Amino acid sequence: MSSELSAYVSDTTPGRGALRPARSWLHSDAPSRSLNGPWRFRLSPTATAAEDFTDEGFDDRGWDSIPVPSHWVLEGDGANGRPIYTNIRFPFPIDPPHVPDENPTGDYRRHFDLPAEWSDAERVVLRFDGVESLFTVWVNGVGIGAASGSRLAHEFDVTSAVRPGDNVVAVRVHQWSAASYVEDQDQWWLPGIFRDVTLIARPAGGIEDVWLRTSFDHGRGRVDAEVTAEASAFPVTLRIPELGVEQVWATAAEVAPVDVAEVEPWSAERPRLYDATVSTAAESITLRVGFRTVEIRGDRFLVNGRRVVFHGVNRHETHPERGRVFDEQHAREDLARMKRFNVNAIRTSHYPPHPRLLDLADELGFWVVLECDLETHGFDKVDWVGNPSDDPAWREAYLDRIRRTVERDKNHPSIVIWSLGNEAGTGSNLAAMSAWVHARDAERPVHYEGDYTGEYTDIYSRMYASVPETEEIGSDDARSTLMNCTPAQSARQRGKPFILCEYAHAMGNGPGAFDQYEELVHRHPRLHGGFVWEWRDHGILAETPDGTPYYAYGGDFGEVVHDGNFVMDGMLLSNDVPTPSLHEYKAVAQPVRFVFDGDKVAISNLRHSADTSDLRFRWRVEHDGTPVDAGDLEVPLVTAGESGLVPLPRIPVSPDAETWLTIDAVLAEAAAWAPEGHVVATAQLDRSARRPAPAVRHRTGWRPDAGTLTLGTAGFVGGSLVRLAGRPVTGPRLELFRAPTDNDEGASDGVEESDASVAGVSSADLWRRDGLHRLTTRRLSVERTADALRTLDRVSAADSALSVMVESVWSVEGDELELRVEIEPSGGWRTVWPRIGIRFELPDGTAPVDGAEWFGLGPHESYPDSLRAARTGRFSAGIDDLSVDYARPQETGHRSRLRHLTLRSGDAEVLRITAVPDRHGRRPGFTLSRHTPQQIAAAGHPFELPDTTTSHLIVDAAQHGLGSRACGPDVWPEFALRPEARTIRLRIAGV
Ligand code: IPT
Repeated sequence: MSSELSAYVSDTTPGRGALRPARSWLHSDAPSRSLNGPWRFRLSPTATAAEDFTDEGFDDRGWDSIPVPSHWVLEGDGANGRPIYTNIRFPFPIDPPHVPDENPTGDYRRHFDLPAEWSDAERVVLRFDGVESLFTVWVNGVGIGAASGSRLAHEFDVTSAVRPGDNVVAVRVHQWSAASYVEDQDQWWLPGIFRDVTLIARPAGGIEDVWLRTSFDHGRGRVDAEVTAEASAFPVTLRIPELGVEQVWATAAEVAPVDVAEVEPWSAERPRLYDATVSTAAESITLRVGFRTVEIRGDRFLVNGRRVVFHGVNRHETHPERGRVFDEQHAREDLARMKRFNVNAIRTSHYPPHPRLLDLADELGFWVVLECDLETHGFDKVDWVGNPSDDPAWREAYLDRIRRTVERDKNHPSIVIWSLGNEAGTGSNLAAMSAWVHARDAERPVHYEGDYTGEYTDIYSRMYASVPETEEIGSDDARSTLMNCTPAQSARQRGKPFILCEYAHAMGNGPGAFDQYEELVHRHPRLHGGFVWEWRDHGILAETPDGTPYYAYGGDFGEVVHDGNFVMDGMLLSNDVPTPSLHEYKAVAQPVRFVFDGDKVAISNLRHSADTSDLRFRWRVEHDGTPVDAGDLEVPLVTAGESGLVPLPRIPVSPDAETWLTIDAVLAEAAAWAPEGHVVATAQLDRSARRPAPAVRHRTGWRPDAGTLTLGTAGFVGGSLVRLAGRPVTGPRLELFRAPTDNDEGASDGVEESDASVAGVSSADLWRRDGLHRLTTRRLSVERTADALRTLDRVSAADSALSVMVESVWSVEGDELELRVEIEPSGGWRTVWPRIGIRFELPDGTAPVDGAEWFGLGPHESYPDSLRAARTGRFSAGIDDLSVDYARPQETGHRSRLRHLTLRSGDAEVLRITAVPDRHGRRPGFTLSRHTPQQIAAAGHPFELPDTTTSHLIVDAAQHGLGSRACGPDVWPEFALRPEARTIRLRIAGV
């Protein structure tokens, strides 16, 4: 490679030729033309391919066509290379600022017509909203400039290169460049021109840039305009028709704040926007302004004088077919979904999104932490030696990035915090970015998590802090020091508002403990909530050789270095299906709380500023899940931060069924993001009459007998069940294994809270070591009486002296069959167990068991540390809907606190089971699945699960919690399942 070329590819400065200063992404009536659409495309394996294509006359007819915007690795069925997923690691040698010669390089060409009228334009500007990672532009063979900063906008002045009529633009894009070292976010590497390309005619006398800073104070609003325009462009007029504002400024010197006597504030809850225009004779810009004031007072973060609690998510731009190419309709649906699940904030991890996303956030209502395109995480591996964040050679690139970030999006009321980037170590370049933001935008605070000691940022931020650690941050204990801080630094950090910029890693099944974090926010006002990692899985839609579609993750494209399914850690699956964790999140974050007190309920409004006028309160009473009464609750208006005490309706209590009252707060009218009647918050009250569980009937006269036997509808051979209710059924078999969740596979440190964890070793490894997935049985005895059968089994694994004794007693009790299983572990088990359950196999027989109807907790799966979304009721589901299609198959489907279960085959009832509580009143949970835990554990993707003809019913006396150890704390001790004796008692009625 020529030294000139290598100097270009490894240049640490942000390029040359792009217009500065950067400006807002504005809606203007100046003429523009989208250059999106098909371009000619040629891919070369290195950056050294001939530059012949930049000539106007170059014949590109032999080239392929590629859509712009797109990522070339997602086009052409693999012919253009493949996506690469790495989390922290660089997928190239750590050799900054150099990258390998193997550097896929895409050459793009297209013609465009410049309208004749554009000859009036003062300038013609070519804008790229996103190109990954380094690109050079030519117009009609004339070199225009080069830029890096993949998720940032770059504009070039092409006036002198264009002419009326036909023109040719050529762009060369390199996948790797020096910039790749500062764009090491945890996501797919997806090269190409992936955002819009636009040609813009800048009129003489136009508005270069405008910033309408707004504020709100007790009903009054102010617009403080910054107008960037030539002196000759004036007068400039600001109009906000709805507020009667029409302000004409004759000269730049006259531009002054405009006060508005009466406005409604903007908030994430009531995103009130006013249409505004800023115009000169030549150009008119349309904006939507929201009035709000952001400030930090002491350790409080306030908007419009009120504390904000972030119920936020980290949002990446990712789409299963388009990658980071923006799809406005999809993004809008996603944001509406966030609102429906009580998400009120977005951190744009870890780069500015498509600019339209901020318009949507303004409109639908979110508190936004807008993050710059910056991450250098791969330097972690070399103890941050060579990290660009503290290297003067990179200073300009860092400053360029933050300027482009803030300038592009500064007009949005939704943005309340600027973030410098993510996981880039620390250093003077970050401090310089922060200083620049403070000078440019004095209002909005600066966030950067890596500034642990708080030298240059305004907010104290951490990721994945455990619950005790978060509590310590919230408390005022001056003696305790914070992570990486001296006592003095701790005091400085405690003086600031705190956020968890990432927490509750939502990979696979999990996380647990949302509610524990939430509870802290209400006890310690310094804690302002946080942002779940993360909103959605980044799966890429792919096909197996036989045409089965699936969502690909790291390694599925043959990458040399990759991080597997760590990219599948969202609360939404790749196909937009909410996981149970999102339902859990919704329940935990609900902005209305109910506290029952005798015959009243206290209803608290936990919102930032909105009252409850948009809500209606419905109640219903159910007996064993069957509705018996319902109505509306009269609730007086509750203002934000207040609560009201409301009498409960009369509740008819059943003597022989459970009596539950449910209250739902629902939308009284349709919102932009949900229909009328959408449930915002729910609470339940148990008013059941006490009913003792039937006592165990002890029998005498047991005698050994291992022959065949029939008890009610159950048939046995050698003590083992072979038929039940007219179907082949086997079991119960002790099941201690669950297909490890991603959290079970996690070996992260941060385990000090749980004495059940072994630092550096995952629970799943301990389970496999102990052989929980390969238990064997030795039958010790089979005995019977006239109407009962008793077996005793010793269950243990190869190469292990540990065991579990399992006593199973089948007996006829009236017209029911009872199964009581006593499970007793030997001494010496030292780890947690995933579950204590019994498994039945239900082979196809004449018709498969393919559905369940139950009274218990539902409708979604639930686990001991994720129970808040589960409500007591009657539910039904087909067998496939009882499992979640996690990207990597793992434990799924557990329904807790079962009372009654009916198994179905099509429309027919197959078996009715009642779960009898144990002597502590605990009830088992159940899982109905087409696969055993062992089969699930062996599959890397859903399509690898075998076809089966057998259904499996597992009844668990207990399950281990979920935790979030895939990246964060292990299961909280209270929810960790330790080996212990348990009883499972079922009553079975044949049908
Ligand atoms: C943290 C990253 O900031 C985020 O981008 C993502 O990778 C997340 O982890 C895990 O999915 S960094 C981690 C070292 C705590």
